Amino acid sequence: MGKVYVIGHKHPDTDSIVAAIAYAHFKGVIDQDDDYIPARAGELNPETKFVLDKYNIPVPELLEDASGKKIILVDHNEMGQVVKGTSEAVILEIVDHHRLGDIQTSAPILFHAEPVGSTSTIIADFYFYHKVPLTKEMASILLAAILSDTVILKSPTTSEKDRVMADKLNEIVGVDLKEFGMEVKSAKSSIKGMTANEVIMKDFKELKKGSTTYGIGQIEVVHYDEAVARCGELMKELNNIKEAHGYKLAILMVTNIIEEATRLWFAGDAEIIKKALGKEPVDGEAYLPGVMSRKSQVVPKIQDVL
Ligand SMILES: [Mn+2]
Repeated sequence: MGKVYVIGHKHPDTDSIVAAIAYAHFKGVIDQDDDYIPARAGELNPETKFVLDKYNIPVPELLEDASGKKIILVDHNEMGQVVKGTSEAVILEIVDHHRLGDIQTSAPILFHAEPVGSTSTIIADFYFYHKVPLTKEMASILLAAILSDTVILKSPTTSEKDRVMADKLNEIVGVDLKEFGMEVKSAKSSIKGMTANEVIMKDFKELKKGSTTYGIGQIEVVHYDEAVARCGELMKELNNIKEAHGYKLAILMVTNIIEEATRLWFAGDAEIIKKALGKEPVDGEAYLPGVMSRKSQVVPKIQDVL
């Protein structure tokens, strides 16, 4: 009886962790000769913690070094994302929903990739197809992972199969999908206990045009209340960041994933914001309905104006 670790990518998200747990269990049922152990390649984020806690599912063990071990990769297939030691490990299988990466193996392997919104979608399908029983807890975490990775079935990566699997899982779970999705997403989006600087820097990109630099942070929320309550403090910190780094602009995008809109707060030249985004800012804020993506909907427009 050999040990096989099922592991997701570094900086694990909910899909990566749940896929490891659910696939390890599935493999254990299908193949009783080996011992399939769910593992993780890093610390859990607050969303994943919330999901596992809620259903009393044990946190997968931390695998710090995979060298010499038998492993199955879920939710990734690029060397940049693997746990340390993977190049000295024996990769038995890969189950993923990302582009084809750069992993090489010395022996043939089972590689299952589909262009769907989450790895958990693929694994849920395995359970149904092979008629492996799903407990309510397992169905719940799979559903949570699908809703998390697809931003409640709204991200552009969402496929028909994600919807079908979410509905099938929900026959077992029995929740309002949108409400459950918001509950899951809000666990991660909470800014409680974070300093203004931590909120802005949580997901911050520094950008450049010629010699001009600027920075944009983004947080995803399911309602604006928490951020709005701290608006003054966040604006002040944007100004500090702008001064400290010599930025032309320091921006925080507060993106509401339910409303599909962004309240963009900034320190710097309001004219640039106005020209770029076609909105007259009021008190350091531009309200942008339909804007969710920093990369495709905000950065190119600012680059053009600078
Ligand atoms: Mn994923």
